[in-house]
Amino acid sequence: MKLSFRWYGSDDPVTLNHIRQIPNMHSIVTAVYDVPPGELWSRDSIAALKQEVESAGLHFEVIESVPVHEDIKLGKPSRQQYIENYKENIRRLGEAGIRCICYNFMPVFDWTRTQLDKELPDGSNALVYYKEQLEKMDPLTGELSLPGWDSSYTKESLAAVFAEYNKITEEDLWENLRYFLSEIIPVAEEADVKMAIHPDDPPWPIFGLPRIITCEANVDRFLKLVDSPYNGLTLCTGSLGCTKANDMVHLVDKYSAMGRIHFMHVRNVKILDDGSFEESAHFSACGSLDIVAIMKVLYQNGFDGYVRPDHGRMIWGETGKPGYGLFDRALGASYINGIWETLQKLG
Ligand SMILES: [Mn+2]
Repeated sequence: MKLSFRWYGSDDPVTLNHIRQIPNMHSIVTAVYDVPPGELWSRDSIAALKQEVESAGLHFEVIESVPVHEDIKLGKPSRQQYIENYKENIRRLGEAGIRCICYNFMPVFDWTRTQLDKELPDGSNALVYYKEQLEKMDPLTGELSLPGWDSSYTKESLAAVFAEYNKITEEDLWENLRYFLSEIIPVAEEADVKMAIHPDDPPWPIFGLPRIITCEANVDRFLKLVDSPYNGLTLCTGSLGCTKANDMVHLVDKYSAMGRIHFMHVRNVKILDDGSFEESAHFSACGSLDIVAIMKVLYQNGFDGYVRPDHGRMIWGETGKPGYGLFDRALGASYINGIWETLQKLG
């Protein structure tokens, strides 16, 4: 395993110097953030990012994310130019030493939570998804400010993109994903960059928009769309794992044994009785996932890809980007290190 940490660039209150002080830290997971989805990333921006990360003594090998333009997901005729740009970004990132690109194929909304600062019994704050809060949200009324979702959509443009998704079925979304992969995976193979799709978070339809990377049958289908090791997964335990329908130990075991997991997001979630969930500390007993069992199957399958602690709570008075503070993610990293070292030494 190569331990990594997400960093949002020079505006991130968590600095590279903070991150380098976490034991066993290998690489930084970041992106060029000032380019709209679908556009080219300049070689200069990529080189500057690489230089900044490497001068802090860390590796620059993972990008999260190169966003996929909505026209690609919608299968519009205009998609081809965005796909050509995507291919060129893969080539440029490969030349700069990037070996893994995380992306997702969720329509309109990325990860969805209903509250970002829920106070847990221990006084920490966490991101939560409460079904009753979600039912009161309507993205089309304009009242919605979806926590954590910073988008350039106006009310009108959001209504327009919803109308476009109304015209496509889940099968259309699958076909649009298949087409995208058939175009980019040969480029990824040539550039030696492993593509790693992030599952839908949460793994069910939101606001009537389809979601397809949600469960074992669909991940199986996804991997077969283009059956190449370069068409792989970011296995996010907290995303697929926020429903009991997904057995995370089984899924991590199965897909790591197949060599199709390139990037692990390790995070714990507490599933509530009504299907809502709260993000929790990484420690297994704090949530519904057995993190030791997950790390153990990775170890047994000889996993040598990237692992990062995913969202953390806000603890010790820290303020900052929800889910992406320093302290709880550093605790998560140390917990992962402890499990891994134990597995190595005790086999
Ligand atoms: Mn994740």
